[in-house]
Amino acid sequence: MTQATDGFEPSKTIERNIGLELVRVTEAAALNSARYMGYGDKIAVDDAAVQAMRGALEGVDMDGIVVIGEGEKDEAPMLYIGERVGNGAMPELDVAVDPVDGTTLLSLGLPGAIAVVATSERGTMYQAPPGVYYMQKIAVGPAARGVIDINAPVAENLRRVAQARACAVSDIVVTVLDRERHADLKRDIRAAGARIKLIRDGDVMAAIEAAMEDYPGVDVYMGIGGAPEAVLAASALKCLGGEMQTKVWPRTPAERAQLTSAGIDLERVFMLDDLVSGQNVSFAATGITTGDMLRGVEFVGGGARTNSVMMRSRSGTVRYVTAHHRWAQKFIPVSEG
Ligand code: VTB
Repeated sequence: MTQATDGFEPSKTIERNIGLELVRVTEAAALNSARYMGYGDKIAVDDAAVQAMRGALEGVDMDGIVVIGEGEKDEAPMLYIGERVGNGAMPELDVAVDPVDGTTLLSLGLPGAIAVVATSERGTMYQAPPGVYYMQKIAVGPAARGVIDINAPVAENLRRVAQARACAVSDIVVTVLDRERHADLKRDIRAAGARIKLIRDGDVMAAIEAAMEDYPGVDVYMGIGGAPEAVLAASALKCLGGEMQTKVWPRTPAERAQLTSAGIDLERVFMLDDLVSGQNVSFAATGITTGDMLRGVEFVGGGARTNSVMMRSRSGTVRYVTAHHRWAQKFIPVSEG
């Protein structure tokens, strides 16, 4: 018996959701790297995550090219920019990875480290030109879409976000990376009357938390963070219906001169679609150390539990996946390069 539901066509074949496979990829990275939590070794956590993520990606039905990865080929043995990943089957995709966002957090056993992967149609993810490491960012959820302007003063943005959310500026919480470069930003946020959540690392999740309506803890993410993390966060925000704007941010006057002479427009505002223009974007993240939104890997007798979030832009579906892994029946495919 078929049941008629508004807008639902029972005869249509259900579309593949690659995000379900991407969750297995981020789970593998999380499970393998969580073993090294608290050893103070950033290289070890990253290597463990990269090897497992690379191994798990091999089984995904796609012809993927790493667009956001571990670096250039000569400096990264695996998941380097330009590497082909997946088993070569259709579709052709751009792949953005951050095997551990928050290697310092994980190496110290601090909250908030995650494993992240996003995919989008081939050629639709922004690839920062050489020398571009940082971006100034502002991110909000669907309720405040269309009201932010990265070039407007901080107080003006907060006033508009508050208005869009029908609340007072003093109700707003802004997440900011705890860095000296944010001294003025923190001052401006406080002067406007909003409140601040400082984080040590991990601004992909910071942008997601700001954009998630079922995560009411924070409303805005602002500040300067990594350029690769901007593309990963943008992938998630496309699925969530949020908004993000970024600009290339040179660290020093020398870097500014260098970027300008390389023809990079430092005034260009990157909207969400400039960072990820695809129409079928998928995103998955697994908690490694317990953060505000995702619990980390918990090793239990004979196995482990993981918590992940996955989303897809076409349907807007957001899934939380709690997985129970049993070592007796499972292995983590690890790529040796
Ligand atoms: C952020 C954050 C990362 O780097 O993008 C940040 O998401 C960039 O700033 O987790 P810093 O270079 O000052 O750290 C991390 O904190 C680490 O990669």
